Amino acid sequence: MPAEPQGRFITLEGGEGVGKTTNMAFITDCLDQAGIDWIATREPGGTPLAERIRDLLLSASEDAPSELTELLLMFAARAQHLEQVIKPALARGCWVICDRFTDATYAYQGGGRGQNNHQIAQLESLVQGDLRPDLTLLLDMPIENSGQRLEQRGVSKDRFEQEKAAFFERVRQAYLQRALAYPLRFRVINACLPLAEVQAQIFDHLQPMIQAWSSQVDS
Ligand code: T5A
Repeated sequence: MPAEPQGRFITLEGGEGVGKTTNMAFITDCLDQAGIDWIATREPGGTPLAERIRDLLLSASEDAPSELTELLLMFAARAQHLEQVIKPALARGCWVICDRFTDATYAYQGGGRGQNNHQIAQLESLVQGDLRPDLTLLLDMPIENSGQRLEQRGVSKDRFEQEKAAFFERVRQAYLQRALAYPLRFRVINACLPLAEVQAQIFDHLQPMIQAWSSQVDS
């Protein structure tokens, strides 16, 4: 019997409140219908230790991490997540759907905070080696619209959500630049559209990957 192929790694990216969590459930439904084994996870987080690091990063306390500490904590959480969850799942042929990954570091710590992209790339190589997502769905919307969605949700804001509009504009532009730099991996989706239309676009991007996988498994 042929060995199961390596799973696929899909990441969802975008600014605050653009619909990543909402669309994660849609993607996993599509995979269920195709009979594909999957796990859904998130960053920062995804393991007990990485979730504790997430709490440190997102909580708005007076003892906030410095910009370098924030960058290193993102990659510390990622290292744990990769070793304990992502790599083992991919190795057993499971698809991994992750709410944010390293593109978020380039967008938030690079674009938002102004950390050096070359240093981020060095940490990326150290922590991930050659591992990169197979597909990145970037949910893009103007920051005024995402700000409105967050306000409507009415929950208290975490440390990142308390940043100013200029920060989120830099984050958005950094994401769009990455999508331009990696066109084979990125798909940019207009997240302002009604949910059904957003999900129709996601389906169109997902379907070729599902079909390629299914024919590989069947052969
Ligand atoms: N971070 C993370 C870094 O700085 N560096 C890193 O390397 C990483 C990995 C994590 C924070 O960490 C930072 C970035 C973040 O600030 P998070 O919880 O992952 O935080 O990020 P958030 O964006 O804050 O997550 P949210 O859950 O707030 O937003 P989502 O998941 O994008 O949005 P969602 O699905 O909850 O939707 C928001 C609302 O919009 C509605 C939903 O029903 C919901 O009410 N909605 C729509 N309404 C109308 N039309 C549509 N098309 C809609 N889609 C969703």
